[in-house]
Amino acid sequence: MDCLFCKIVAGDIPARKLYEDDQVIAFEDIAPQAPVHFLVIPKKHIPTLHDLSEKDDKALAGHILFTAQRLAEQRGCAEGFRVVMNCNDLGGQTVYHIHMHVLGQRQMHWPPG
Ligand code: IU
Repeated sequence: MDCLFCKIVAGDIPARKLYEDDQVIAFEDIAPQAPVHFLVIPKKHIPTLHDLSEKDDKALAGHILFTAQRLAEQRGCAEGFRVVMNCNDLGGQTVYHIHMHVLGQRQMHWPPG
């Protein structure tokens, strides 16, 4: 499969991993937009948020969120941080394997660009 994040899951492309279990991997974003910027991804290939199944993926979605929460706290972001999931081109998605961005250690602004 020609998916960059599946290649990171398989270990074919190196990544600075922060956490891994049987369902998810978290790794440093290659182009950080904040002093803390990592991604939490499912090992299962799910291209976009539209493809996340309420029936099959509910526990996985929760696990992604709670992994982000725990790692954000471990990275010193308890005071505040941002999570982002971009969906499709209009939403700013560039890698079509769902991922939760976690950004922290700087002041965030609204609206996002
Ligand atoms: P987006 O939400 O699909 O736009 O985010 C993709 C992110 O994946 C983006 O922040 C990239 O810097 C990041 N990334 C990465 O960490 N490692 C890679 O090999 C590639 C993209 I390609």
